[in-house]
Amino acid sequence: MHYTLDEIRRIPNLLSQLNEFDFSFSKEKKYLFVGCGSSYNIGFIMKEILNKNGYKAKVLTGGHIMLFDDIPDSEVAILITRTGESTETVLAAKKLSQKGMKTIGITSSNNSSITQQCEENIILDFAEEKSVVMTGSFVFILAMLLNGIEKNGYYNFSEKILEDSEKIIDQLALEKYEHFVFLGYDENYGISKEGALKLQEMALQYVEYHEPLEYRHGPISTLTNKTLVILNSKGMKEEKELIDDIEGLGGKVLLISTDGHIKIPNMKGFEAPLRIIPIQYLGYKKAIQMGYNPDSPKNLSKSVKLGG
Ligand code: F1P
Repeated sequence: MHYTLDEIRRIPNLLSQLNEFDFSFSKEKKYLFVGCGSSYNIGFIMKEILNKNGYKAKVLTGGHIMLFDDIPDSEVAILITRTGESTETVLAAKKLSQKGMKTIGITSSNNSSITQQCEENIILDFAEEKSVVMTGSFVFILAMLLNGIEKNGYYNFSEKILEDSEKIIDQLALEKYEHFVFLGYDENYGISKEGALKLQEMALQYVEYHEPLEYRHGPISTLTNKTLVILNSKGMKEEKELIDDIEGLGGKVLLISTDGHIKIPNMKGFEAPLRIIPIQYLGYKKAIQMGYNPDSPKNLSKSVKLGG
C-alpha cells in the first residue's frame, strides 16, 4: 500500500471536517492567490470561480512575484503552499507584506517558513501528506476556499465519486495509453492543468491540457490510439461532437460530467474539488502500471528550495 493511495482514499474523511473551518471572501476586497505547482493550480481554479461569482481575484506564481515588480493592486494575498517551504512562495509573502498587502498563508505544515512571513495563517496539519505529490490536501484546501463563497456538501458526494473513480479507472486498459490529454473550460481548465501535472509527476507521462474546442486547432495532430483524453465537460453539445471526432481518430475519451463515465453533480463550478478525485486516482494507477513508486517520483522533492 502506498501513502498516495491512502491520501486519496482519505479525501471523504478530510471533507467531513470542512464545517470546522469558517473562511469567507468579501466582494469589497481584491484577492491575489500565489503558489507554485499544484498550489498555484488551486489559486487558478479559485480566481476563475470567484470572478464568475462577482468577487475580484487574480493569481500569480510565487516565481513571478519573486522576479518581477508588476504586482497587482490587490488588498489580500492568499499564499498556498502545502509544505510551507517553496522558496518562491515564501519570498513572495515577504515581498507582498512589505508592499502593505495583508498576507494569509495556507499550509498543512506546522512551524513552516510561510507561517513566519504571513500575517495570518490557516494551518491544516490534519491534512499533511507523506507523499511528494499533493492529493487529498489539494481537494481539502480547494473545498475550504470555495466554502468561503458558498457552502456545499462535498462530503456527501465524495465517497461515491471515489468508489466510481476506482471502479471505472481500474477497468481501463491503462497499459495501452502513453499520452494523456486533459480538456476543460475555465475552472475545468485549471483542473486539466492539475490533471496533466498528476500524470506527469506520478507516472512520467506525456501530457497536455487545453480548452476543449481548442484541441482541434493543432494539438489533435498528435492524437493516436495510445491517447487517453480526459474531458471535464460542462455538457455542451459541441463537446459531444468533439468526443465523436476524437474517437473517430482512434483516441479514447474518459468523460467526467453529470452524465459521463464518472458522474459529478452540477454545482455551477463549485463541484471542482470533486472533479479532482478521478484524475488523482488515474495518476496513481498509471504510476503503478508503469512500475513506478507514486510516493516519491523521479527528480522531484516535496518542495523546491532555491539556492539550498
Ligand atoms: C509546490 C510543488 C508541488 C509539486 C512538487 C514541488 O509545493 O510545486 O506542487 O508537487 O513537489 O513543489 P508546495 O509549495 O505546495 O509545498
